[in-house]
Amino acid sequence: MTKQRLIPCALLLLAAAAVPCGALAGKPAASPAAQATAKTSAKTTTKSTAKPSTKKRTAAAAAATAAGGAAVARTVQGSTPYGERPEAMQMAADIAIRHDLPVDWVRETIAQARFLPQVPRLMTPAVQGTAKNWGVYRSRFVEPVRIRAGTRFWQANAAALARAEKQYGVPAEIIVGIIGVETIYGQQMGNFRVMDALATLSFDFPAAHPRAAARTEYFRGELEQFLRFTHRAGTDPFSLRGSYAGAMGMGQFMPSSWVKWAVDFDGDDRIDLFGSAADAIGSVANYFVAHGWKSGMPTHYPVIMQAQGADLAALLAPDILPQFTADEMAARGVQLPGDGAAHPGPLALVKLENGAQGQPLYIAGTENFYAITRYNWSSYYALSVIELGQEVAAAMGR
Ligand SMILES: [Ca+2]
Repeated sequence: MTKQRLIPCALLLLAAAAVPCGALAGKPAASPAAQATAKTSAKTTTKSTAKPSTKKRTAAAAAATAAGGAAVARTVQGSTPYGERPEAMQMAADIAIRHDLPVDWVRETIAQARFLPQVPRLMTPAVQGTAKNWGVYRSRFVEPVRIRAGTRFWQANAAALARAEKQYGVPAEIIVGIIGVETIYGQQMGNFRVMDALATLSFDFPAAHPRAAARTEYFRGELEQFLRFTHRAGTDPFSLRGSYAGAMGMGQFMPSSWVKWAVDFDGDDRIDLFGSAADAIGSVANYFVAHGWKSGMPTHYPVIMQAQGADLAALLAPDILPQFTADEMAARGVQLPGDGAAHPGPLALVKLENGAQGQPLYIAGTENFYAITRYNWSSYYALSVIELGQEVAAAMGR
């Protein structure tokens, strides 16, 4: 991730009016999310088989697109401007019609986007075989620099955090945890032009990725939302910067999430997730409510494995989806001491590996733990958010 700050003036034109209405999927992958997701599968390398002429490459691209999309990247990745890519220009026309946008503007904008050679590389799954390690993952996010920045952020935004807690029922420490893990409180919001990142991921997603077709479709949806909302807000799409996945602002919202869940929380009639901490705070809280956050419910409980062993196969089968009552977990050999035993809703047994040698950590995740994983689909991410928030709260004397 880049350490450069983006230019906040780029955002001044983003209007709150650019909001709601049904968009696309949530946000499976922003900053750390994108990495975590990408690392789950084996790495394969892409080898270009042939180097046909430009004309042939373009024809091949069109044919490959018709056949199913992702194969395009293999033959033409980065070598042909998007204005000369038939599938890109066809998509521009489709977007213009679907959202009543000027077709020339959409075409020109996509044509001006630049291929970012590092982006497909960043999306390529890492080598498999390295065991996941909660201790290592946690140490990246729950560390003194981030905790200190978190206390400053909390102090500077105490009123907005308290208001979000009251209005949405999402504890300040969860919001503080999210914004800290995502961007160290706005210090690392990404320095890629979002337009370039989304065009690259839409038209040159690495074909070797095991879910290339689905990811291509996802990023094309995000590109569509991005063009739509920047046009409506009168913002130059090339003025916005973000992660290599196209996530923006302090909470790293993807365009569809911005459209659906971002709110104006400082009352200036504009949504600015880059420059307004209050807008970022309200938007994160609103995102959680939309994804099932239950006010007052803990995120997780400690567990004790019964000495005679537990039916881990059954308990781990639903992964992080809460499906067992506390009694059902106990019947399968996993006890919840204290408050956990009386938890009224469904729970998930969550396993966090600690490398090949270490003992895994088990916890019982509630529906609120699951809600945090809707921000980024990883239990390691969710527990880091929770524990960073706890550490910041402790440093604040709360
Ligand atoms: Ca605002």
